[in-house]
Amino acid sequence: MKNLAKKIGEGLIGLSMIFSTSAIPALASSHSEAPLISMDRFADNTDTYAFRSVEAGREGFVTLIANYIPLQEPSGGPQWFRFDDTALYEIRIDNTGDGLEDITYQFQFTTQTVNGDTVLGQSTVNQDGVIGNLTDPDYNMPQTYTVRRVERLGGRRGQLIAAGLRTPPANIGPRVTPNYETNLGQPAVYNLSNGGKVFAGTRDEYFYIDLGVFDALNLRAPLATTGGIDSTKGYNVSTIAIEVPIQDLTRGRAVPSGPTDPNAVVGVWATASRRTTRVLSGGAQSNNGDWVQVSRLGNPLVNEVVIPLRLKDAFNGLSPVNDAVAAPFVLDPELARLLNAVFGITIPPAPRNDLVAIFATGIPVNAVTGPNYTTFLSDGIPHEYLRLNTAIPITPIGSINRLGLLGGDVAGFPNGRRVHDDVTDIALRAVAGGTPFTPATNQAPNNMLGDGVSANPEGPLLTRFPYLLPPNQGNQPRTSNQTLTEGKSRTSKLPIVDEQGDVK
Ligand SMILES: [Ca+2]
Ligand SMILES: [Ca+2]
Ligand SMILES: [Ca+2]
Repeated sequence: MKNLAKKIGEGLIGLSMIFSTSAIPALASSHSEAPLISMDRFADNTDTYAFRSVEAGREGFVTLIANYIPLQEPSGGPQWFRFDDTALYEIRIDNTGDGLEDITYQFQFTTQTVNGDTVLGQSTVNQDGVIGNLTDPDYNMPQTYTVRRVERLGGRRGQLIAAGLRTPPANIGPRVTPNYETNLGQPAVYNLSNGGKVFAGTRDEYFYIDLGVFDALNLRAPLATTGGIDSTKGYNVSTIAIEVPIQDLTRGRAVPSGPTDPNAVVGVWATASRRTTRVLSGGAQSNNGDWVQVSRLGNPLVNEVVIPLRLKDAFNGLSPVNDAVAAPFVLDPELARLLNAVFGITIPPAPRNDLVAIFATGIPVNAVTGPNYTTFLSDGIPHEYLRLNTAIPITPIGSINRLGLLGGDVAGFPNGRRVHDDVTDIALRAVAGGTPFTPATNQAPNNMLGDGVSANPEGPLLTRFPYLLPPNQGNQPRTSNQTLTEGKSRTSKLPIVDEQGDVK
């Protein structure tokens, strides 16, 4: 598939100008969006976030978060979910606007086994059976990791900035992992020598969305802030989070003087790569050869709702430098036509320059957002990734608006992406033309669309790095078994499923 994309890319080399009048809409996230990666979940990017740190006193830092391994059932033992020792996880930063990464943070994992004679896995009774800290011998399969910083002009191996760091075990239950966050979660946040922090481990899936949207946009509450069902409720995800000083990311390695400083904006995306060759033998495997990118994520849901099925795998292998290959497929975004068909609303006509700006070229200085919002040093070719203006002041946690820019909060999406941002609602409205950039359609219902889920049911984010909540505990009723109890206490609108499995 990579060759196919390459071929298409070569054939379309002159199409970048056409692409500048096309559209890359996005809806939400990226959980198993393409055929190949849906069968390779341990390398599957689910969400990427980039924002100035909102923890008190950390305004001088940027937090980068890459989530992987979707929809983890918390009770999935005795192995649970670890990062894949055979994969290379990366967060990439372009600070020159050419679609090529200038700085890459690389994460590689190694799993040890304390006691191979137990029938259990990640935990067992080597001592008292309680995992009380990260080096407790009852943590039977601890995973350590290295962090490298690679600069494009600084040598292929880059600089080792941390090694031997431990990931916490799964949140197994009150007997094995009591006081999880105090004993295991927070101690797995490590300080880096540049003043930043790093964490890798399982967290609550904060990304809330009613995935019923894939039932032909069958939204339960398309114009309300409640009434949807969070499909990721109770599930976990594997998080890599790193916090670095602003000047570690910008071109020229300086804190930008203000939002219009030409070096203020950085492009951010995350990837996973595998070795080209896997050799299986009875009960063993070896992985060799060059790294090849198998997963990619910048803006949420681009591959999910923009890229045609036959090219979804290829897109996961592409670098943003080659994004012109997507040109012919996004001139008239299918999702916008679907919104028109399903809701009968008027949508802006193609070509959608508004969406190009939001997702592929950056938003220029304009009356709505003020100075140099996410415009970037640019080579004139669209590159799809998050664009973070590192000089836009943070919005304090208590004042954050989940709708980001659309809610009047210019520090949020599409300026980078905070974990707080309700990108499903934002993107639905953007694709429907319900934004100030398309005044003719910036009206109800276009600018009211959403999935009816406006908050994470597990609770608000932490006010400190890594922001995402501790993982849901394994020794709890399965998510699907909670519905009846909750239905009584929440709302009469909760669906009742008949004997055919259909919602009445
Ligand atoms: Ca670059
Ligand atoms: Ca959640
Ligand atoms: Ca929502």
